[in-house]
Amino acid sequence: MRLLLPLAALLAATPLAAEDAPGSNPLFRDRFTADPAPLVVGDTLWLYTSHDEAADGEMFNMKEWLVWSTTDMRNWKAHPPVMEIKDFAWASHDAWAVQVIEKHGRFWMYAPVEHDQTRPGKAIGVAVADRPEGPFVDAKGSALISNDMTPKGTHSWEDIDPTVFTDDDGTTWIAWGNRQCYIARMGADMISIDGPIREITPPHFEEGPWLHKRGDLYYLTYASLDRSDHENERVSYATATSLDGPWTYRGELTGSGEGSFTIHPGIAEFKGQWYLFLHNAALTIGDRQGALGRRAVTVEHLTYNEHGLMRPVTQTTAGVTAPRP
Ligand code: FUB
Repeated sequence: MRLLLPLAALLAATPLAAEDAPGSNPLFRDRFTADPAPLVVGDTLWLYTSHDEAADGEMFNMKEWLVWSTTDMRNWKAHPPVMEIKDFAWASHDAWAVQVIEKHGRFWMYAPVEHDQTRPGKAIGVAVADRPEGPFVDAKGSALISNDMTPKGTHSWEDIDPTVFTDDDGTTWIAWGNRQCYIARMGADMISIDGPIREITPPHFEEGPWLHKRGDLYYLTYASLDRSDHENERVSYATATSLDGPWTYRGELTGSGEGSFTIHPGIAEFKGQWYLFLHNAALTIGDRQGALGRRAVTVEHLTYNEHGLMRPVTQTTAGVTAPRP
């Protein structure tokens, strides 16, 4: 006997392929996204990303920053772009990898951009909003960090990829860099540097530092590249018992993102579980295939061993829809 079911019932009975399950990788499939930066506010995880719009043969074309939110790590809501490059009047292009933190009841976004010709090279701006979804406005009217502030650097794009972290004593720190990694204490106003800029470059550091703390241990996680061994960035990390160092290199956390030269870690604890956000270049939208400037954000479970070291992470399609290892 042939059973005739209404279409809705049939669809409900059809199990989703792993790659289509809500929360599987890549997280967002209608746009190319990169450089994930999570921020937990109450029961919501906000994820700030870059927006890749590169044409064929173009390296990067990034004009704005996006934000997404979730309360369950499965279903994500898209929000309007939080800010555009033109909102920093002194910047010319390259809306690269941001991080947002909450302090004094406001939300502070640290953003790498290309400075205009008055201070050539990459620079880091700071914007502020009253809500995590923005809109963000330039909080300083000039760069917080510019290329002339790091004169020992080897190239003009070293001042990128800020990571901001508030320690238990309330002091906020900013680290950033490309090939050189720097750290400095933030002023209480969140729009100034208060103290010396120190170089803390760990082994094979390329870019994308991310600072976090768990228990008494500080973690500096970053995109690494050992040019004598591989061609695409991986993720490595170091730990310290003080932000003054010394930092102990702990090796690779994960390999390269599929099809991608770059990779970029973002780490958060949310509802008692830890997550590692990354990007790869495995997404295709229409006739646009993943590429250096067309990436896609992903997320994986993150776990620690009994010594507080992060266990190696395998990048998967199922992502956090798979059981926690
Ligand atoms: O997305 C532009 C740049 O590529 C970022 O600033 C780096 O971290 C790398 O992902």
